[in-house]
This record gives sequence, C-alpha cells and structure tokens, in this order.
Amino acid sequence: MPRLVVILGDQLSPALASLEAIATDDVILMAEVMAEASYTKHHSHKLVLIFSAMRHFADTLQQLGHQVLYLKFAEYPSVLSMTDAVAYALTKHPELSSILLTECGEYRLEQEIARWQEQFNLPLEQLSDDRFLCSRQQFANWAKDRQQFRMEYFYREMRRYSRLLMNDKNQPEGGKWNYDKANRKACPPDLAQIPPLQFEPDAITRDVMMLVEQHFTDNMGDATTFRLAVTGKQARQAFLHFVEQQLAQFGDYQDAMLLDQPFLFHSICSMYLNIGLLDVRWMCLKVEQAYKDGKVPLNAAEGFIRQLIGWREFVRGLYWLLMPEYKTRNTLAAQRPLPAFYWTAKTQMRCMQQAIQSTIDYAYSHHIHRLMVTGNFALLTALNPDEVTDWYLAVYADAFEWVELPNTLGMALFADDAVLASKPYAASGKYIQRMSNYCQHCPYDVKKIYGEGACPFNALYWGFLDRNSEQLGGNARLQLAYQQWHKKPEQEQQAIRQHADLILNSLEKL
Ligand code: DLZ
Ligand code: SF4
Repeated sequence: MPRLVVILGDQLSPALASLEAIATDDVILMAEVMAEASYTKHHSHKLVLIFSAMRHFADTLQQLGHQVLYLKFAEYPSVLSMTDAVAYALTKHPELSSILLTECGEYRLEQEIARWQEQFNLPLEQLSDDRFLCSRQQFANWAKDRQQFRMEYFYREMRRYSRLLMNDKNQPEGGKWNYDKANRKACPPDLAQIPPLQFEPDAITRDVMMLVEQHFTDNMGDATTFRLAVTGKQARQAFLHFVEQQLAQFGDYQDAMLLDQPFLFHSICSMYLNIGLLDVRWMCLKVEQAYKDGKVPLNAAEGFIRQLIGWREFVRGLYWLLMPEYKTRNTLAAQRPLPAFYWTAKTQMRCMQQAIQSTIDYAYSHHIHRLMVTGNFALLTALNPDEVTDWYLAVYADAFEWVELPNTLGMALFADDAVLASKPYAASGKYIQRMSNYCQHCPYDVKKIYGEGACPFNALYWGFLDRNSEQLGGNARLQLAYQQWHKKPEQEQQAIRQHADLILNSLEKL
C-alpha cells in the first residue's frame, strides 16, 4: 500500500530512517510553509539555508528515482502549514493509505503531527531518528534512576558505546576522558586565521535568496550575502576543510574571542549537521582519524568529539525527557524585556556589539559569544527567558528547539532549576578581558566596577550575586565568589548595588 513520506526541512539526510524504509510507489512530500518559516522570526540566512538545501535535496531524491511532491513557498495559497501540505498531498494522491515520517525535532511540531492520524483518518507511523547515536528511549533509560543528570557520565557511556578515542583496553585515549581544561587559551591577535569555506550561490540558491528578500523583509540579516553550503557534498567539503585547516588550533582556542574574527577556529558546521547535511558518525570518524594520523592533538579531537557525542546528544535527551514543562521554567524569576540592541548590535559594549554583529552578518556566533557574552548579559540583567530563548531560536542558523532551548534556558540563563548546569555561568568583565582583546577596543573601562565609564558587566555581576543570594548563596561552586563579595566593605557594596541598579534601569542606553 503506497504511503505519504513526509520529509521536514531539518531531515535532509539520504540515510534518514523513513528514506531507508521507502518503497517504490511511496510519494515523498516536502513543503516550504509559512507556519514553519514564521513560528519564530528566523534570520534570513537560516531561511535561505533551509529552503535552498530542501530544494537541492528534493532534486537529488528525484534523480534517485523517487516520486517527490515539492511545494514551493507561496505557490500554493491553501498551504500554510505542514498539516495543510499533507491535506493537499492526500487530495492529489488519493491512492495513499498511510503516512510515514521520521520523528521531528521540536515538541511544537510533534504536537501538530500527532493530530494527523485522526484528522486524515489514516495510520501514521513515526520512526526513531537514528541520525542521533542515543535514541530518546535510550536516554530516558539512562536518566531513569538518576537524581542528577551530568553530561560527563553520559559522555563516557557514549564514548564506550561509539568506541571513539578508546584504546584496545576500552580505556579513553591518553588516559583521561575530558581535556576541557586544555581548551581555554586566549588567542594571540596575530595568529593566522583560516576562515570556514564559503560557496557561491547557484541558480537554486539565488532564487531562494530573492524569495526570502521579498517575503521576509523584517527579518534579521541580508539574504544577498548568503554564502553557506546547501548540499551534503558542499557541507562535507566545508567540514574536511575545517579538519585539515582549523581543527589543530580549535582545541586550544575554542573559548577565545578576537576583534573582527567571528569564526576563529570554529567549523560552523553545526548548521549543516542540524539539518541533516552532515552525519555525526562520519564527522567524528574524520576527527578521530586526523588525531590517529598525528595531524591534530588529542585536546582538539577530544574537545570536538565531546561536543558532538556528549553535549549535543545530552541536551537532546534532556529536551525530550522534560518537555513541555521544561519550557515554562524561570528559576530566577527573570522578567526584564530584551533590549533593542540584541537585534541591531547598536551598543557601545564592544563584546556585545561583536557577538551580535556576527549574528546579524552570518546567522552565527560561536559558543563563547553565545554563552559568555550575550547569554551572560541576559543572565546578569534578568532578561525574560521566553524572549531570550526566542531570540536564540530565531537568529542562529543551527537553532532548532531541541538544541537551542536547553542551551539557552539551562546553560546560559540558569533558569531550568539546575538540571543542565550545576552553577550559573555568570562572569564579570574580567573573564571577557582574559579571553578576548575586546576590552582594549571598548569605551568602557574593564578595571572599573562602578562610577563613570565602568564596564557594565562588573557591577552587574556582583549585583546578580547579591540579588540572588538567597537562591544561590548555598551553591558550593559559588562559595569563592560570595566570599569575595562579603569581603568588600559595606560602602563599596552599596556603590556597586547603586551602579548595577542604574544600569538595569537604562539598559537601552548601554
Ligand atoms: C526551520 C524550518 C523552516 C524555516 N521552514 C521549513 C519549511 O518550510 N518546511 C519544513 O518542512 N521545515 C522547515 N523548517 C524546519 C522545521 O521547522 C523543523 O523540521 C521543525 O522545527 C522540527 O525540528
Ligand atoms: Fe565588554 Fe566590559 Fe570589556 Fe567593554 S570593557 S568589551 S563591556 S567586558
């Protein structure tokens, strides 16, 4: 019996479970729809990436002999959502007698899909997404009897399971599981940078660029500057370029930041991986091989593999385990609205300006920009988690809720009742000064805590600890910070509090 096989915009993998299961008379449905393109105000490069990659993928499927029904954006007036697209496909193909898809990546859409069976009165089969090493069920089993979820223990199991960077005795390569401490060097400003590969847009991408420019005029970014990979072949090329040219340095400098160097040694391949253009096992094997060939040091290979089979799988597991309640958490009762400069980069704070400008230009900023600059600022100023998480979901090309929400709500905002992080990643200007050269190019004085021209991160940091002392004062990992705060004379504490309040009441002016 022929089936309708629905493939979503982040499922562009030839080895997708539903494609592996496909039969010759099945019909594949892919659709560019308003509901998916507007549930958050996606960056224009994210829209171009997804639509163009979808069109390229559909072409490949057709060349392989599959029957593909592809609905282009705005060409089907009755089709505004994935549900409408399925309805349209079933009218066109009344012979189809069931619906097949690989489980989707967001709770929101999963709820919509769950209604299809009743709505269309057809059986609906959803396959586990085996592009992840750990299935939702396996993660739930791992989590079942644990009081606390810590990435490190999960990661060790994933290393044993995948056998990546393990020796013959099933012990971690080099004797240690984690070389995180060797991933935190500041970067010398004169170190040669090799940027990620860019790709000239082809005719398909140019069409999509025009479409996005025309229909999404208010969204962040300039669609005409789009230069990302849009096929699996290009994405693999981009990744191999990273392994050959950047990975060796990535290990040391993955937490570093430099003026006007938005990429440093980062691969930016998360945006390709998260829509299915790259395969996680293939990427990890390439990295492991580079280490075995003596081309990259262990801290680089392990650091990269940890992000992929550790952190990435861990946050996905937690997302599915804890949704939908997870999204409503707000541990520190943060309520302040997001300042306008998150959309414009118009702020004098150099670190924020750099992180946001790279977001505007590339729908990308690296993890330390996200965690320790924009995320840290949002944490210290108690910005509303709904607004902050929606911003991250919108502006980053790699952002889908399964990965974005835990990283923002849990890791950056410490709003998830300490499920993901055991302490808030709060930091003063000192951290940013240590990890970057931004402070030398900033009108604020990083050495000043309060008074005219003081770096806002400083008073905000102490103000954050002071304001939340009831909730955070007992946290073992913050004892040193609280001791430092309590050692300050009462008068200085008062001046810091006042300065922090002044900043909090005039965020738009920073
Ligand atoms: C993100 C996105 C966008 C912008 N547009 C589409 C689309 O038009 N059609 C589609 O099938 N998927 C799109 N996506 C990806 C989906 O939103 C994604 O599959 C879900 O959020 C689940 O991860
Ligand atoms: Fe950022 Fe403060 Fe440094 Fe300016 S001085 S770049 S605001 S940390």
